Amino acid sequence: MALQATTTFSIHDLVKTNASFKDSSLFGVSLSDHRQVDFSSAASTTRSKEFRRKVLRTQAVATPTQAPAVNRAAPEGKKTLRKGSVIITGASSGLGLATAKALAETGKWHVIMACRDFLKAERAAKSVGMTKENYTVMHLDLASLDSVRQFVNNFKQSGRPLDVLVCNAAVYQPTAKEPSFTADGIELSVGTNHLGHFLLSRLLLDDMKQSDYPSKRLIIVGSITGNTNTLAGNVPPKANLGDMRGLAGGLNGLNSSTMIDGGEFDGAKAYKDSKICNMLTMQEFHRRYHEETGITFASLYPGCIATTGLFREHIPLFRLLFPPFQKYITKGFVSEEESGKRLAQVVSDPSLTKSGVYWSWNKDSASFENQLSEEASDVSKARKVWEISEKLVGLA
Ligand code: NDP
Ligand code: PMR
Repeated sequence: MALQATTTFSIHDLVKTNASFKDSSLFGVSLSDHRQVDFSSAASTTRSKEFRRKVLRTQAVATPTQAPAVNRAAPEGKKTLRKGSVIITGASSGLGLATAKALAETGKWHVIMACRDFLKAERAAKSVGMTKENYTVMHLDLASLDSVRQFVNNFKQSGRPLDVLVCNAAVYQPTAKEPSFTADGIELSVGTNHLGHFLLSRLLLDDMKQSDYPSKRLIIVGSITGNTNTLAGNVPPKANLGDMRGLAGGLNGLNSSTMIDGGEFDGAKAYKDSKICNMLTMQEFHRRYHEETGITFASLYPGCIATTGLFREHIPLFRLLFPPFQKYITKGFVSEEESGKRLAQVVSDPSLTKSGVYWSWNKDSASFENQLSEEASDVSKARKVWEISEKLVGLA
């Protein structure tokens, strides 16, 4: 019944409603431990070490769970009994929250929910039944490079190990007529989704290197819409980094364009471009650091989670029709719960340790290594994104 009811609207109907915002037609085709760690005094290295020892000892006793399978990164015979420690950015809703829940309820993970709205994150964790020994909320605003640095300092002072980092948070501004900017004056979508995460991962890489966990992973959430080798990736505006003159100019809208390719601002394109940067960054990390560190670098397309807050700035009609469109027409829809299980697999499944992979799932929800588009797998573009980004975030 539901299927019949929802399939009665046509693509034409979906697109007709398009007039009310920008060129973007409705569906884009131009049819025309919950405990707060005490950071009040500068924690000395000795204190951190002590804290770490205590935590590890307590957790090893409290959770005599089986350690995940040992992969090539772990010296033979070395198994840890402690919980894994995973940071998830943007864990206050959608995919991030569902992943946090899926990992927390195994009892094998402590989730650090790195969120810009502390209270929202706390409420979200409670609303999905996460118990306080399985998570900690820490403040992180990816739209501020200072906040990223502060978060990293706070995390380091907490003395927790870092086994897995999930770069998940994102903003999407499909209806914006004008660009908005991060605290550092960088166009918001690329600034948050790519540059904030780029700095975060670079600053936390050493912590991951030091982890003794059997499988260490850095995961950056990508998307089908940044991949022009798919139907979804061909819905205009298409992702395209061009020669990156805008990125090189700092995306500030003053002496440079706010778009990576130097073009006119387009919020939907800026998001898709940021996703290409995410996928290129994962591969560049892999090339630069996998051999040396044994860390698994991965990206993924979790499926179309059409109900999340990502579409909060879209027009109401889009938000109403997008889920049934994805469910019954493209059949690309996945629930938040299912997407959370998928990302949780990339975090912890012993069979998903291959590095440099962009994971996707088929209709039976089985994972497979997917093919990235030409641009999203371009080695020289990846290097260029890396080098320009280093300058923009103050690492070079
Ligand atoms: P949501 O909007 O539900 O989640 C995004 C999260 O990012 C929120 O928790 C949000 O925080 C957080 N966030 C936004 N800006 C910042 C910031 N400046 N600092 C810290 N956190 C921030 O969307 P989804 O769950 O759908 O998106 C999660 C990921 O999945 C994104 O990377 C997206 O690109 C990707 N994705 C989503 C798809 C989908 O169909 N939904 C498909 C493919 C990929 P707050 O709660 O405070 O707003
Ligand atoms: Mg798309 C196979 C078909 C497919 C899939 C899997 C997606 C996923 N989309 C598909 C097809 C189409 N979409 C078609 C044919 C259209 C034109 C009618 C269409 C339109 C469309 C719009 C306007 N789709 C969208 C939008 C958005 O605003 C979403 C977006 O691009 O956000 C950046 C979106 C998405 N479609 C998807 C997925 C996963 C999205 C969400 C976003 C993301 O990449 O994070």
